Amino acid sequence: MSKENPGVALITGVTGQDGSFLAELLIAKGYEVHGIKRRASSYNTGRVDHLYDHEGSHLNVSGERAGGGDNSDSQLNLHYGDMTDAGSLHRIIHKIQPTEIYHLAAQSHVKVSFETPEYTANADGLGTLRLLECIRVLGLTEKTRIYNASTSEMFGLNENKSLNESSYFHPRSPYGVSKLFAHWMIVNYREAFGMFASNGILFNHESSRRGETFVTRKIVKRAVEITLGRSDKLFLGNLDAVRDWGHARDYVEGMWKILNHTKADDFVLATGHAISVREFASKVFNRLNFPISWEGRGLDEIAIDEKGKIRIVVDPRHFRPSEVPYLRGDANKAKSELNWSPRFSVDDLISEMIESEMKLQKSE
Ligand code: NAP
Ligand code: G4F
Repeated sequence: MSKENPGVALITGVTGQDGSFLAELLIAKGYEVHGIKRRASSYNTGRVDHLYDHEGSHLNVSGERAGGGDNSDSQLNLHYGDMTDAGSLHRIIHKIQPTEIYHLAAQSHVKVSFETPEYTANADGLGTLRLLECIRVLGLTEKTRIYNASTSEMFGLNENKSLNESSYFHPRSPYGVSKLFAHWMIVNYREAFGMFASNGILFNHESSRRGETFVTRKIVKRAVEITLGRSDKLFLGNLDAVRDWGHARDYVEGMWKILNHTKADDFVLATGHAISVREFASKVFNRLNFPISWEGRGLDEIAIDEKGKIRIVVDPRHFRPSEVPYLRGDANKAKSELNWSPRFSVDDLISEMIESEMKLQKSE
């Protein structure tokens, strides 16, 4: 494919945090970009609304208006589909004949996976297998490359302090187990059928588009509300959990590099720096010029502001039945083979998230 016409890309999970950044990146690179969105009773395209032309939307494969497409100014073509529905995936892939598939769709919340383990396994584990089978059965093995959104959650309980592609896996949630199944299916189809199938083992990455129930966005949102006098306190679960937090923009660049590498392979993407949930919260409040200090231990631990008012408390409802205590990645392979390095530090990330949240809340 030439630079002017790099190919046809299909993004599953395009309405999610990463899907929206990746769609922007691929459009800027000149790809014809398609995305799968699932039917929902409420609006779920907020993160990509700026990328498609609602008025000029075309009739999609299922005969409903889905957004974007031929004869419109849209940069993004949306198709209804679901990872639990093989027929929908088959029809979309058959119709658009993608050269690159970025498989990002998933029930991505670890805690929720304990409440919906069977659905999570179906969407995240079997869903990935359904995609691989579509490529194989449609005879696209030579033509279509696939990137799979693997995760550092697969490492789970791991004593290795800096995790790379050779570290062992010990997932600690139905989500982690389902993703591990998907990960090995990608490896298996690569080995068995010679597919260009690659895994990106990504450590936590965030942004102002992060879902509000993930801890970074939850902290930023509530901290901004507290400083604006609109909220009283923040309820958190395990404050000791340590994560390697980067910015989603850096990580979608890495996804593209992984799929455009000379050979299919698996890569860790991470910053190499990790801090606890407690430290992340302190940084956010400090950045807002609203310092907090910590007192007590365990379930009684609290954070108070300069006037002695309680601003953070521990709520055991946010604990997980089995936790992943520590995740820090070693992305040296991606650095040397893909020339990938993250540009955002955790402080840059926090500044951007706060700025965006402040704007949002002041406009409300
Ligand atoms: P996200 O914001 O939760 O987005 C998930 C996307 O998947 C959404 O578009 C969602 O649709 C879609 N989806 C969920 N279930 C589906 C189904 N059954 N059929 C079709 N689409 C479905 O997640 P993200 O943070 O962008 O992460 C992208 C991928 O990377 C996920 O696979 C995640 O597990 C993985 N990952 C993320 C991180 C991270 O730190 N962000 C790290 C490692 C791996 P709706 O918009 O309708 O909900
Ligand atoms: O923000 P989290 O919910 O992200 P988690 O569980 O690390 O999963 C995210 O990153 C994975 C990559 O490692 C992705 F695969 C996955 O899809 C998702 O994007 O929680 C981070 C940590 C956990 O240890 C959790 O127990 O924060 C701890 N935590 C403490 N209080 C909390 C809370 N998490 C949430 N969501 N809410 C809390 O109140």
